[in-house]
Amino acid sequence: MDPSRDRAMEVAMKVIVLGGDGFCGWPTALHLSNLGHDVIIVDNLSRRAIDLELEVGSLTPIAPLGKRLAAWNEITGRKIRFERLDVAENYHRLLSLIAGEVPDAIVHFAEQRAAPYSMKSSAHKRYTVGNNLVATHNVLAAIVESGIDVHLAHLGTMGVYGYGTAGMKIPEGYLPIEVVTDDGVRVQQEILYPSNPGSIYHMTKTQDQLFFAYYAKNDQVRITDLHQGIVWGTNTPETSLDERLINRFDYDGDYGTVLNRFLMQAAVGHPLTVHGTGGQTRAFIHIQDTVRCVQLALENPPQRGERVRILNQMTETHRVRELANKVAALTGAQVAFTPNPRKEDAENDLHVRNDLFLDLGLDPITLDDGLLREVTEVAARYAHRADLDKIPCTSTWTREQRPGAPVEDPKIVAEA
Ligand code: NAD
Ligand code: USQ
Repeated sequence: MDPSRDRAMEVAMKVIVLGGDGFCGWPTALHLSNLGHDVIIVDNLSRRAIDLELEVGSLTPIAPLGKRLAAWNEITGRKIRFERLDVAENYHRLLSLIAGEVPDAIVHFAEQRAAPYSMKSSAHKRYTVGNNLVATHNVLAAIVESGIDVHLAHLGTMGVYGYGTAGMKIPEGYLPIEVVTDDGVRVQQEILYPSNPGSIYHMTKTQDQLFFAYYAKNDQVRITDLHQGIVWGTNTPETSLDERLINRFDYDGDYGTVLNRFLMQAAVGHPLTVHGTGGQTRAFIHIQDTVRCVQLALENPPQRGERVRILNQMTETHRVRELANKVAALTGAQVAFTPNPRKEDAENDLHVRNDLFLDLGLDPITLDDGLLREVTEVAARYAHRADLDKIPCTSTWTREQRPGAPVEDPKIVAEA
C-alpha cells in the first residue's frame, strides 16, 4: 500500500463528487476512493446526453456508470455510491443528500464546460447559463440550509482572468491595488482579479466567483475555487487498472480541447487544426495533476470565516502554434492554419503564478514527449471509433467568424 494512502486513511473524509461521471470528475472520484475516502458521485448524466445530441462520442469506449462502479468494486474492493440527480433542478434531493450524509467536502465539477458548445446558439447559451449558475447557487444554498460545515471545492477556470497580455504574472485570484482617498491617503486593498470572460461558458465561471465571495462573507461557507487551465492526457493510475474504468477522451469540435485534439488528429492522420495564427497562449495541466490538486485542496481547507481560497490549478503555459509544431515534430503530422471560429486576440502572452499548489507539494507533470506519445497511442488504439467529420470547430462566436476547418486558400485564413 502506498504511504500517501496511509496518511489519507488517518483523515478519511466523506466526499460528494458532483459531476463525477465526467472527464475530470471520474478520475478524481477514483483517486479519492483509492486514498480511502468515502466517495459519493452525483451526476445527471447530461454529458452523455450531449454526446447523443452532437452525434459524437468519447474516442475511448467509456462504460456506463453502473459498470464503471461495479468494476471499481470488483478490482479494489472499494465502493463508490451514485446518486443520479440534477444539481440545478433537484434542489430538495441535493439538500436531503447533504443533510443525510453529512459530508466533509463537496467537489463541484457539475457544469456545462465547453466554450464552443456554449456559443452554438441562443438555446445553448441559455442552457449553459441556467445550468451552471443555478447548479452552483443550489450547492451553496443547500450547504447553508443543511447547517453543516462542508468544505466546497469548485472547479473554476483560468479563463475568468481573460487572455489579454496582463504585463504581469496573473495572481491567484486576488489583485493587490492601491486607491487614493479624497484626503490623499493611500489605501492598499486586494480585489478579485477583474473578470474578462471569452465565452458564455467562461462568463458563468466569473459569475460563480461572486456567489462564492458572497456565501463566504455572509455564511462563512468554506470555499476553495480552483482556477484550472486546459486539462490534457487521458488516464490516471486508477483509470488504467481496467478498460471498464477508462476515462473519456473528447476530440470533437465542441468538447475536444486543443492539445488532446492535436494528439488525436496526429493519430488519425488529420491535419492539426490551428485556429488563426495559433498565437493564443493558454495554461495547461495534466489529468494526473488535476486529481492530485483536488486531493491537496481537500487536505488543506480554508478556515471558517476565511475569504474564498483561490488557487491557479495549472502547471505550464504554451502557445497553440508551438504545441502544434511540437506534436507535428513528434508524429510527422501536417499543421493546417484554419479561420478562427472564436472572437479572441490573434496573439497573447500569459504568465501565471501557481505558488500555492507548489507550496502544498505539487510536483508538476509537464509536457513530455513520453506522455504526449502515450496520449497519441491511446488515440491510435481507438482511431477506428473516430468520426472525422466531427473534428472541425463549427461553433462560431458571432456571424462574422468562420468554422475552424482547413481551407484551400490561405488568404481566407489571413482575412478571418
Ligand atoms: P465534463 O462535461 O466531462 O463533466 C461534467 C460532469 O458534470 C458530467 O458528467 C455532467 O453529466 C455533469 N453535470 C453537468 N451539469 C450537471 C447538473 N446540473 N447536475 C448534475 N450533473 C451535472 O467536464 P470536465 O472536463 O470533467 O470538467 C469538469 C469541471 O472542470 C467543469 O466545471 C469545468 O468547467 C472545469 N474545468 C475543466 C477543464 C478541462 O479542460 N476539461 C479545464 C478547466 C476547468
Ligand atoms: N484551438 C485551436 N485549434 C483547435 C481547438 C482550439 O487553435 O482545434 C484554440 C482555441 O481557439 C483557443 C485555444 O486553442 O484559443 C484553447 O481552446 P480549448 O478548446 O482547448 O480550451 P477552452 O475553450 O479555453 O476551454 C477548455 C475547457 C474549459 C476550461 C478551459 C480552461 O473546455 O472547461 O475552463 O479550457 S482555460 O482555457 O484556461 O480557460
